[in-house]
Parts: sequence; structure tokens; C-alpha cells
Amino acid sequence: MATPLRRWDVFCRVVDNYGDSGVCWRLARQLAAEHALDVTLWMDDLAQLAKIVPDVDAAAIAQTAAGVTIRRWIEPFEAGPPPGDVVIEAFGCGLPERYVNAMAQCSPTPRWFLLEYLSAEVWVDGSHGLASPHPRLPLARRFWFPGFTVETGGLLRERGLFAARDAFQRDRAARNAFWTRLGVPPPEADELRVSLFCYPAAPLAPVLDGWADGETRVTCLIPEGVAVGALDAWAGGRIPHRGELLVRGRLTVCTIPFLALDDYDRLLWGCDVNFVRGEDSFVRAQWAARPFVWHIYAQDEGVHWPKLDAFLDRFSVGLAPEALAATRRFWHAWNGDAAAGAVDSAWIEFARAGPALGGHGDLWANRLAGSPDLATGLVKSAGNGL
Ligand code: TRH
Repeated sequence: MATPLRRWDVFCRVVDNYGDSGVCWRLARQLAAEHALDVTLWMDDLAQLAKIVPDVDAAAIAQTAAGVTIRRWIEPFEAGPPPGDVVIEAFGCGLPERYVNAMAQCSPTPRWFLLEYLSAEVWVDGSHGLASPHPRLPLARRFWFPGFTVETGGLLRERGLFAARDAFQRDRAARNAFWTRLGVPPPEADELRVSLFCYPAAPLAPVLDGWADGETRVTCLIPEGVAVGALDAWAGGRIPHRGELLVRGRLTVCTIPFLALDDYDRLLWGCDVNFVRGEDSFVRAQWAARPFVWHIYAQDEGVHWPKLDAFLDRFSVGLAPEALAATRRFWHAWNGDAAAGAVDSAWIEFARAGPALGGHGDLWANRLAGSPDLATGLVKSAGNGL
């Protein structure tokens, strides 16, 4: 009988922002909690992780949180415990040479997966699972592409996530307690509650002005540190402190704390529209199944535009054409595409599509949840010797 592949090592180098830490932590935590695996997360910088997982000590060399061993990845890499049975190399971070040499000495050699960035582009279906032999050593590596189809490695989705979301959305007392903890009033019946997470370049001022002058009451919740420059310019240097409300016309802006990962989910579940960015918050907004707006991570030579449209092409199946057109236009305008026209008028159309997008979000989330989640797919694949 094959020995179970119990020891997993996940390697992550933090390039920028929070997504690298968020994705790798989420994966490590799920492997430990749902698959009873012995997981070590090697991370070169724990500052971002400590911000979204308050149990983590950014200065510790080794620690345990949520059943995961977390070790600071320090170069030169010291000989530590023997390599895991399964090794995940996240986002092309490269493994320490000493560790790779130790992998080659193992019998059998560890399963090695190259976890890639998320993309909805069609080529991903054909690239997921391909082997990439090591140039020097008898080690096989395999690409693991997250994605939106059964041909890909799927998306991170914890067991019981939808049930937790639905319970929160049904439980007014729990929601009110959450808003109180964040220092914001619970929503009024006629209010549109918006969470805002974006990159600094987002055209925030015209959207905030549009909300201030609009017909609907909007409350915009902004985690501390997000879009500070744009917000500061718009507020004339008077960004509201945590717990303070800045009211302009029909708009109320509230600064909330930068939340722990699981509270961030609650924020998305509790808002009517979620502005998200990058990779992990983008996926969480899809699980929240409320209308959302994606600020994509901009790349050189505009290579992010086909990624944005590839996602919209997949997402739009079954969505009414007017709602799709409004979404495409507002997402393009929010991402700085001048051809999409004025971002404030694009918002008006997008807001009108809200009811259609709400229903569609549920269908989309349920459709995605019909495929295995990313962690389960990896466990199966490793166990099958693939
Ligand atoms: O922070 P991001 O922009 O991160 C990434 C990385 O930059 C990565 O290098 C890049 O390639 C990728 O974007 C596209 O956005 P992301 O992926 O959404 O990660 C944010 C994480 O922070 C996510 O796990 C949710 C979490 N978060 C909280 O836990 N609390 C909060 O209050 C907020 C706003 C976010």
C-alpha cells in the first residue's frame, strides 16, 4: 500500500501587497484543517501575513497557527527537517538550492507542484497539469493553474464556506455585532453599502463625487491604508479616522480597520457591492455572490486587459446582455480604459444592473463550486502520483 503523503511544504516569497501571503496561507490552512496534513509554510516575509492573520508573529523564526507550522524562509537556507512528501512552489518563487538537492536524495522523490497565478484565459486549460522536468536533477515538477473551468486546478474554497456566508447573511444580530466591531452603523434600509479595496491608481474621486451627487444613499467602507492618496486628495486632507464618518451629499465614507482574513469575508458578505483587486479578494467576492468590481493588477504592455476580458467572457454566460455591457463598461472605466467613457456615468448603468448581477452572482458561485476546490484537487493529484 502506498504511504500517505502527509508532509507538505509550501514555499512563498512575498513580491508585493497581500495576495501572495493570502493565497499561500489560505492553501496551507485548508490542507491542515480539511485534509489533516502536516503543513509547513515557508515565507520570506511575514509582515503582510501578520496583518491579515493576527495570530501570526511577524518576527518569529518558527511558529504554529491554525495547525500550520510557519517558518521564516531565510537565505542562505539552513538544512532543516527533510523535504516534504509534497512541495508547493508558489508563483515561481524558486526553491532554495540546498532544499532541491535534498529533494533529489529522497526516495521516492517529493511531488513538486508549481502553483501559478489565477487567470481565466483559455490557454490555461491546456497548460494546467503539464510537467516541467528539472534541468539538472531527476525531479518532475507539475504546473498547477488555478482557474474557472474543470480543466484547471480550480479555486480555493473552504468546506462550509457557503453555509457560513448564508448563516451570516440571515443573522441580523451577527451582522449588527460585526458592524459595531468595525465602528460603523448598521445599514439603513435604503442604503447601498459598498466595500472598497483597490490599487492607488483607481479613479476614486469621480466615483465618490458621483455617489455624493447621486439619488441613492451610499455608505463606502474603506479599510485603513487603501487608496490613501486618492482619498486624501478627494477629502482635502481630511481622511476620516477609524470610526469617524465623512458625509458629503448622499455619500458617507467610513474608514474601517484593515481586517483579519475571515472578517474580510464577512465584510464582503455584508455589503451590497464589493470593489476588490488582485487575486484573492477577487475570488472571495465571487464566493460572496454579491455584485463586484475588479481592479485588476496592471501589468506591462497592457497584458492585464485580455485577462480582464477573459474573465468577463466566462462570467457573462447566462447574464442579461445589458447587465454584461454595463459591467464591462464600468470595470473597464474603473481600470483606467479611457475608451469606456466617464467612470461616474458608467457607475449609474452598473448600479442599475445590480439586481441582475445579484442573481447572477449566486448562479456563478454555485457553478464554480461544482468543480473540486484547489486544495482538494492538489491532494488528489499528489495521491495519484500525478
Ligand atoms: O493585495 P493584492 O493586490 O495582492 C496580489 C499581489 O500583489 C500579487 O503579487 C499579485 O500578483 C496579485 O495581487 C494579482 O490583492 P489580493 O490578491 O486580493 O490580496 C489581498 C489579500 O488581503 C486577500 O487575501 C484579502 C486580504 N485582505 C484582508 O484580509 N483584510 C482586508 O481588510 C483587505 C482589504 C484584504
